[in-house]
Amino acid sequence: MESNYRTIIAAGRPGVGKSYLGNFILSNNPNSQMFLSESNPLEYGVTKTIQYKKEYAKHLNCTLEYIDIPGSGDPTINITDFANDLVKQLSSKTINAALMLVSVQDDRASAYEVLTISFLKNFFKSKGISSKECLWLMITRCQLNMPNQNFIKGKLEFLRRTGLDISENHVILFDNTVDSLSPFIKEVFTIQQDQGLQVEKNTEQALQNFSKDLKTVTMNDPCMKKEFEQFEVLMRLMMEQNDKLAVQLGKQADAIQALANNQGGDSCNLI
Ligand SMILES: Nc1nc2c(ncn2[C@@H]2O[C@H](COP(=O)(O)OP(=O)(O)OP(=O)(O)O)[C@@H](O)[C@H]2O)c(=O)[nH]1
Ligand SMILES: [Mg+2]
Repeated sequence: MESNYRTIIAAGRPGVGKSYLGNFILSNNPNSQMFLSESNPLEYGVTKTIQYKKEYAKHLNCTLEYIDIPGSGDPTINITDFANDLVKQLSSKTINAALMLVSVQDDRASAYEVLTISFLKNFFKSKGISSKECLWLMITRCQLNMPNQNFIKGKLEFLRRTGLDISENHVILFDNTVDSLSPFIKEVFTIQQDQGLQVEKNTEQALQNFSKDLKTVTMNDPCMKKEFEQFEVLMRLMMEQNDKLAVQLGKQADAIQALANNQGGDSCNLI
């Protein structure tokens, strides 16, 4: 197996296309099922465990390792177990590119996005280079319609405000073609193999910071007002599965519900 390869991780809400993208990147066939991918899953999310595979991707003329993870906000995932699993499975790896996936149809800022941002921000730390050099925004399903500049600007602005600084030239408009990925892959290879992101080994700390971020965003971001209800339901579901998170969040869900009842808020549309 080729030793000159780069490692990519994908994060995002359930169903955004993480596994589908992995299949496309490694095999040029989004339906190859190297990573299990489903359009109408019976369960909430399809990928339930961390999976990674390394392949020579002929269509991209390089060897790549792709890490596929469960969707952020899948309430059936126990976050403490997941955090421990991240360390167990990935702590020896250097991740050269971390993708935050959103679909071109996700024109509203959502609770899922906040969870993905907080995850990428707190469960990884940079090694050798700045995080900004490894972070990418990937917009999926662009073959349906290309996002306009306002959509892209709005997303980047929301990500920045919520704690993830992604540069304008790190936006990939994935439209199911090799051409839409090639410039990104080329740039990933300009990063040294041993530079990028590493899993934060202190899971306790990562979890604490993760829940602290959720509190801050839901309390302070005016754009999240409309999302309070959605957040409240999600958090309750997650807290049922996660004793530790429940303790750390305290009475957060109640506070959010109270806020949602009191504040109408402006529309949260990004565009
Ligand atoms: N045409 C097209 N369909 C996509 C794309 N991304 C995802 N899909 C569709 O969406 C379905 C769900 O995608 P998955 O890759 O399973 O989503 P996921 O992010 O891995 O979801 P979880 O594992 O549940 O977190 C796929 O089966 C495809 O039908 C895309 O870029 N283009
Ligand atoms: Mg998946």
